[in-house]
Amino acid sequence: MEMTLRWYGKEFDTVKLWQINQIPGVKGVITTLYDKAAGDLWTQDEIKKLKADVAEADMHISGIESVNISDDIKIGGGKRDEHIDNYIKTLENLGKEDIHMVCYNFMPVFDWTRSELARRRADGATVLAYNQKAVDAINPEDMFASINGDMNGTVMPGWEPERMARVKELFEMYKDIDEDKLFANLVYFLEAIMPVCNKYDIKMAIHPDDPAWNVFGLPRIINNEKNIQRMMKAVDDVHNGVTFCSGSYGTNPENDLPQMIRNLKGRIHFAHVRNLQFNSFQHEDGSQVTSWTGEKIPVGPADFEEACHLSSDGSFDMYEIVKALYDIGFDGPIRPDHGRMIWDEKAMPGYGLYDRALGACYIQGLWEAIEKSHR
Ligand code: CS2
Ligand code: MN
Repeated sequence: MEMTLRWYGKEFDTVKLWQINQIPGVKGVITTLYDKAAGDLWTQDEIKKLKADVAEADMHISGIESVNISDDIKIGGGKRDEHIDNYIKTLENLGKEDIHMVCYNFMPVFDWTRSELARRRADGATVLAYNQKAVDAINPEDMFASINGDMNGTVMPGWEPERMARVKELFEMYKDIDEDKLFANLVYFLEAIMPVCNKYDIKMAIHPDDPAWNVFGLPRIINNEKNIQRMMKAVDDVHNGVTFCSGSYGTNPENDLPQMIRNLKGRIHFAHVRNLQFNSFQHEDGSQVTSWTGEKIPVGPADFEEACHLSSDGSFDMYEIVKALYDIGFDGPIRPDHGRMIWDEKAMPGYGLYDRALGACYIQGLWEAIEKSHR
């Protein structure tokens, strides 16, 4: 594996490359062209410039997160083929610039859903959090205004004010799109891009839906092992793979994370590793569930908050997750995912420097211990 950190670019990120460069073991960044809209073409010159910005700090680009998919591609709208054509040319330009991993998602309307951007924990740290009751009380058209907490002067991807202003229109666009239609549109897209991915060896890594169940009645198709296997079989090519995001799949305690990793051997091209603290979980039928770590999760409205990466701080066994990645021979980029806001940092919620740096070191520590125990 290669430890990396997500970086939102010179203009947008409060975290600077020189700071990332000081995190032990981190020389690669995961980034994107943040001013591009989904469906736009990325020119080779623009990619060259981004690479040069990163190289200036003595680092390199380990992959792109994300080249976003337009709504027309997701719903099969009028501009679908034009946008796919732009996507293919973008992949070609990335390939020519020696970039070989692209993360994307296929979630309708919202990239991810939380009810709080800054829930305060006992130690004063703040974290992103999700409470099903709170989400149920939100009118999705006011999601942007209803989410509790501010973005510290940043703009979170997927939550661009221009996009949020169009939420009503977006819901309208998706009204006839159910799981099957969304899936068929994903397959159409993947089939179209596989030739260029093969030519330039670009590994596509779909990010799971977060949380891993339908929210606001919108369909979700990348949320459990059965659905990922279905996607991989439909377009059976090693370049059609996944981002294994523990914090997203892990929202549903029925997803056995280490087992999923083992079953996805060879098709995980990127890993997001983070921990969640479940406060309660309930099935729609009200039954109680047991998490894959064996604990009984109390019945109640689904509620989770993003913990620090350490196993003891949350509900996941991070050792088992990292060990499964080690055991399948995972050799792609990995990154700590959302971190807590600590030490008075003001940054994009989830994307401050400090807690992600702690996460990067912790994950590398687990990896080193696992590796040495195999000698
Ligand atoms: C990310 C996602 O911050 C996050 O939750 O993991 O936004 C992810 O970048 C996208 O879904 C990938 O397209
Ligand atoms: Mn993720």
